[in-house]
Amino acid sequence: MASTKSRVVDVHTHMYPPSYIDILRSRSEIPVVRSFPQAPDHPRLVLLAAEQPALDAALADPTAAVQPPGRPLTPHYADLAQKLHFMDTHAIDISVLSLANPWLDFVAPDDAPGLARQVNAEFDAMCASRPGRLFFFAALPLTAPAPAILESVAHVRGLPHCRGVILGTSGLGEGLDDPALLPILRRLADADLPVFLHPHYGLPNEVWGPRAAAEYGHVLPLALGFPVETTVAVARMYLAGVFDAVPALRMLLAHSGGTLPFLAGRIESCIVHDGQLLREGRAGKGKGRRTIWDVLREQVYLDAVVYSEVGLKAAIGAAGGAGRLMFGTDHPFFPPLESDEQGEWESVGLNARAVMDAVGEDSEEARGIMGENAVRILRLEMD
Ligand code: 5CU
Repeated sequence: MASTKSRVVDVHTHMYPPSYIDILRSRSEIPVVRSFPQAPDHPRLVLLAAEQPALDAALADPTAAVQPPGRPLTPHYADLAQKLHFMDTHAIDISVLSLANPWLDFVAPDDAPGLARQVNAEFDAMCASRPGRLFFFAALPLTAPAPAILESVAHVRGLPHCRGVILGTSGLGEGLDDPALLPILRRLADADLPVFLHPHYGLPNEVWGPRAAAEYGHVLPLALGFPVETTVAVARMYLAGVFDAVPALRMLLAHSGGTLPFLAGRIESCIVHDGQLLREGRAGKGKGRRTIWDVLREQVYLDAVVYSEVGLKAAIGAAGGAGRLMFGTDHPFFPPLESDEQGEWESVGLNARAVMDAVGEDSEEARGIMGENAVRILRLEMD
């Protein structure tokens, strides 16, 4: 952890409030919480489409000696005291909480506005109970009609601890390049609420091949599916002109922008060499066209959840400097499997180490990435 007196801020840290867990318990399809005889210690949280084969196998024969699907639903997911313990263990001064995936994406349109109001109020109350230590990114009822979503934006804008919203990549159902989403993105930008963009859907299971479900655990969907999903979502927004249409929009991209820092050059080159885009006047040099690099440096922040110096250096380069990077942990995901969960988490140490290795242990940049950037960008001083 940072050997500095500056504040350490975790901008990528999730929770499921107890009322949300109750909804997952009442469900029979993913996302679902269920107990399995093969794993008596904790109920299991089954979230990802890639976990469907394991869920099917466990349900087909509850006595079979199969690996149960999902991950153990430990108190880390829903218990505020546990979140504070985790923060204290890792010398994290401030956490910007967010509902974990898949947010309210699966909720029926009629139920979504009420549930959003309840969940966001619960987050604000949690934050109020620990003054100065907790803020949150709100969840929006994206399955509801647009007026209800706009009403939700107005609601969260008024919550004292809300500092933005967390969005998945599906938008209103057709992705973030959907013109129907523009009024909502404009309202968020006008309300000075950055969008924390987080993946959930990954890539189709077929991509992982026939052996993945039984042999490769969650590695492929999490290590590759998530970052590629984020990359595609932002590339689509860029190609659709969303960043130009909403110049005040600010986005914080999870996992250091997926693979964008590495692929932005290729995306830009493919644009410049695309005949259709050139004919339509969308690829030419000059003429005021902002490149994807411009957008990354003007409208995008990246978290520092990339687990390696190499990735983090690329992220800093793509974002145009360390001042646009913000530390995160992804708690409660990626707990240590071979040591006590109440102690230090290796996943956190990897991300903190990457910062120190990339920019130098006692540097101004390290203090910025570890916390001071988030304090500045997300206005984390309480009045
Ligand atoms: O382990 C996982 O499935 C996840 C997840 O679902 N969401 C996340 O943010 N990190 C890991």
